[in-house]
Amino acid sequence: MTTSHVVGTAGHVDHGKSTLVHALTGMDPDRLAEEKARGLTIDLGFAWTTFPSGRTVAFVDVPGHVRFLKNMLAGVGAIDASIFVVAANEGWKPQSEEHLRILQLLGVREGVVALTKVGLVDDDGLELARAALAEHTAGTFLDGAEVAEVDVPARIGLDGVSDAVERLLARTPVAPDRGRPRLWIDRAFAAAGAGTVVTGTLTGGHLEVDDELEVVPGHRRVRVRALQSCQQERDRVPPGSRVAVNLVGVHRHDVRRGDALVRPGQWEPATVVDASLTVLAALGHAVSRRGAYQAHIGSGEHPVKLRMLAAGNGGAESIAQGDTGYVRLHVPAPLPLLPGDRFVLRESGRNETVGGGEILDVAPVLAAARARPSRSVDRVVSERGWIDADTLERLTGERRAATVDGWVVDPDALTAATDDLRARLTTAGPLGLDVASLSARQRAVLATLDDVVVEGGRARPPGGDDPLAAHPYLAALAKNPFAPPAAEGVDRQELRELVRRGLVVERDGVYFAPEAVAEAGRRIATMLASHPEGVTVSQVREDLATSRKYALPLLAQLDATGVTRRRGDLRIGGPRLPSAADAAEGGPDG
Ligand SMILES: Nc1nc2c(ncn2[C@@H]2O[C@H](COP(=O)(O)OP(=O)(O)O)[C@@H](O)[C@H]2O)c(=O)[nH]1
Ligand SMILES: [Mg+2]
Repeated sequence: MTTSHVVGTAGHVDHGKSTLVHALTGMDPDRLAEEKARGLTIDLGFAWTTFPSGRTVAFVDVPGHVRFLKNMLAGVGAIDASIFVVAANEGWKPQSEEHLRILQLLGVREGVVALTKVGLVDDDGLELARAALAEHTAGTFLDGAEVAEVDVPARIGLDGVSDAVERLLARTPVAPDRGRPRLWIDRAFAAAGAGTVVTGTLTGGHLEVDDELEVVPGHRRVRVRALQSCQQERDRVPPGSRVAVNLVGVHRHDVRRGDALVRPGQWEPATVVDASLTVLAALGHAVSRRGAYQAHIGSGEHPVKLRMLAAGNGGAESIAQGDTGYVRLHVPAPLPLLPGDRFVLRESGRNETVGGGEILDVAPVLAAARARPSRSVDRVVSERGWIDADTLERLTGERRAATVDGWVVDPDALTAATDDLRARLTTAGPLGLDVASLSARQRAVLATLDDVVVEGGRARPPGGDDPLAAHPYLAALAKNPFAPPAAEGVDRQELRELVRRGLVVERDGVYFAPEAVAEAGRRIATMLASHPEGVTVSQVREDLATSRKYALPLLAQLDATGVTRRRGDLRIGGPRLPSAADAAEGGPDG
């Protein structure tokens, strides 16, 4: 299979981004009539090509004009790499700087620079442009990146820029498949005869025709009717692709740019997240909670409330320009987010990009004054003590083996729970602990204590013998197996527990030792060996040297357990009648 990548353009308006994409793919990314009329990219454009090596690349062509920066942000949230365009004749411009900062904040790691319009400058001009480029990209992901010098109308350097993009694809890792697809929607429209179509850059996993998915926010269930990638019908599309998804179950007006298409149940809907925030060094001021902030996450733009976290900010209520601190973001609608997701923060009052960062916790439990967000999965566990493995995976994207019975437990929390349970066992008294009265967590811990005996729904402390095994009533029953004493004077709860544990057998209000019932069965088996036609109640009563008062319930018990069976006035053998040999062996003389 060919590998596929999604590459975003970036750079100041009119520096030649769309022209370059056209030259590389043969497709005009400016698709709107207004864009064609004005020669200006307004919204995202898409174009693709397959190189002779078999590598497929889809370009997301972004507008460079500052007025359409929001559209730029919607396009670069999920790209694998960037082709960064600077015109040699104009040099570094405001949106060169802003786009570079945005890509840097979004964690883009791979890129090439296209130095365009080189036919419009002389050698000195070119030298100056190269030097300025090196200066402005220093310390960023484009520091030392390959620079392809090109002039499309003059047909200079076209092969060179194409080769540079191929080398970029060769070293850019393909988007990982984590079995957790997420498509941040950048366009939604109604296609004639097909219903709702959404497009986006797929990450995290495959999509397939007939997949049951949901649109978030809103958890609207949808089904994939058809898939296209680069205008090809597909049954299955891997991550790292541009994809158009024809959806059943949602009206075109109920899905919009910024929504996400995901599998149900895989994501914890996040409305409060803790994150790092790096404030741009070039910003003229510190960032505090005051301001009208917009967080650009995925393909969406969300008004957010900002709160400074004390940890890492030295307790300060602001983060100075050039610094990184921690913030808590309140998002108006739940989003499918994971630690590691990036965002860009803009302030709409001043219409400026203030910074951005990495989401570290999608469901913080600690108060802002105490939270110390990080990517650590152990932190998520220890802050909760107990968390079930499925929830932990939704919160962190990582699967951990359960410590006990589906729970991942912090070591300290497990020690505390174990100590508590042992203390309760020690003080539980002769009946032990009623397991049904324990919480699910306590039961899970109980199962890990291999020196604890659980019998009849009760747990006994380790070490000592079962105090009920030494119950005086058991001795009394054993002494007169076929004419057992009544249970008068025996504690009712203890008696119930003796029966539940099988230490005493109750039938029709008469209590027997289990050995007495077994012995009666063996004796009857022996009798039946010489009376195959069956035995009467009085024969049994005589053999056991007892009265009808005891013989009847004994036989009822043997009938109920399948040892004997009634046939008229006789008892014959049931399916569980001991064999004559067993009967002889287990008998009183055996
Ligand atoms: N001379 C010259 N003109 C170019 C070059 N690339 C683009 N242009 C022109 O510059 C203008 C803006 O190009 P466009 O691709 O729309 O820029 P974008 O805003 O970055 O997408 C158009 O008139 C192009 O024809 C180039 O390499 N050399
Ligand atoms: Mg353009």
